[in-house]
Amino acid sequence: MGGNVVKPECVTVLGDKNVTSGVRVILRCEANTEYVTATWEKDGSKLSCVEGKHKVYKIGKTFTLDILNADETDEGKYTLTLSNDKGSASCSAFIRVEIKKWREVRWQSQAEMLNNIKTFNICNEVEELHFLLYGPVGAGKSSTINTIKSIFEGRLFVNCQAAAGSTTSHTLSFESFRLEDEEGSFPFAFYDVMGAEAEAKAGVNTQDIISALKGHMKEGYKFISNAPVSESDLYYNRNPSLSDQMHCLVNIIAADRISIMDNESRNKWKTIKETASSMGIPQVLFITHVDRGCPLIKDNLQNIYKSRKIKEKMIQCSNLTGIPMNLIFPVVNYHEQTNMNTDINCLMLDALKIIVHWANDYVKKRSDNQTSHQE
Ligand SMILES: Nc1nc2c(ncn2[C@@H]2O[C@H](COP(=O)(O)OP(=O)(O)OP(=O)(O)O)[C@@H](O)[C@H]2O)c(=O)[nH]1
Ligand SMILES: [Mg+2]
Repeated sequence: MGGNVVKPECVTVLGDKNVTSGVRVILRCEANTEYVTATWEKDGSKLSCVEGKHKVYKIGKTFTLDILNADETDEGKYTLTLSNDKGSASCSAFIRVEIKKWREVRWQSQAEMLNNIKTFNICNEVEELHFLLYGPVGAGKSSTINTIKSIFEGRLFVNCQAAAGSTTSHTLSFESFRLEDEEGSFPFAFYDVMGAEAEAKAGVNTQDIISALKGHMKEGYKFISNAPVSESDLYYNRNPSLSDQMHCLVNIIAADRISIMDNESRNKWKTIKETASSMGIPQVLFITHVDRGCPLIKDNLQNIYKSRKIKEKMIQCSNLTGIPMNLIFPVVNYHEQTNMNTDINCLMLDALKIIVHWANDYVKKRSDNQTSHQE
């Protein structure tokens, strides 16, 4: 070697790769010298090469990692470090392995899906179906309503205040949002509430959510964190009917907040879930902000059900809340866009068509039960 030893440098670097499972993945880097020791790492630990799976080799100044039959376990950040007496150089790349698509969204059928919901005949027992959105501060409750209204009305809707980066709730009162277009209105009302917070006396009061579920809370009520709505309040409905209560609870959580949810927030969630369950109200979970932190989705939202990261988030949510996977929907809300986006719309419509049916089934079941009790 002698005088040929120079400080290593990467002449070409490793490139990120999005691959489907089963393919062969090759990571290659060209160095300025062949007189180096090469070390491969995966996610910060030395790569443990598996016979028949990994091949690591060097030809002249070119260093290669060859992965055969890539699968989910191969996803991660790969780093090549080249070192010798004069120093070291390294470069990294991320290999993302798409899993087999496991849920279908009709990406090409926006008009049909929207029309099906717009023309959906709700049962006669109520005039409209009520959806209550609940979740932590900044989860995207107001933005979800904005997104749904935008889809129905064909233009971006921003009246329902959505806040950026605040730690206390931007939404302060109990408000409903209805859907209409130039042809008329639709029998669905979405109720926005103050966000939940971890501390016992901060954010929306858990008893207020229970009151809202049961139909005791009237629109316009201004939330007070440390005191739930009282029976003597002007905004308290003492004798709510099926038409006043909620028919579906839509829990909202941001994808990047799931793993950091504290015990106090979980307990609040549990209390609300138990109330909704005891009333038989359908409960679903929307995971928002899925566009953040997953390049596979950022590049193309249609990859959502091919993303391992999203599936993991959904499983994590299911374990956390006890809500089964088929009631969990990752969605993206309008947040930075200035134009309508068909993929955002289709993903939301796919969830909406399901919750509209469930809310309607719930009302039918409740009124059937009432009728049979009266007989
Ligand atoms: N990237 C991204 N941003 C989102 C998404 N949904 C909401 N946001 C942003 O997140 C922030 C909070 O959203 P809001 O809709 O105000 O959340 P909220 O749950 O109503 O919050 P509070 O009313 O304060 O409890 C806003 O800046 C939104 O633009 C999403 O799906 N993706
Ligand atoms: Mg809000």
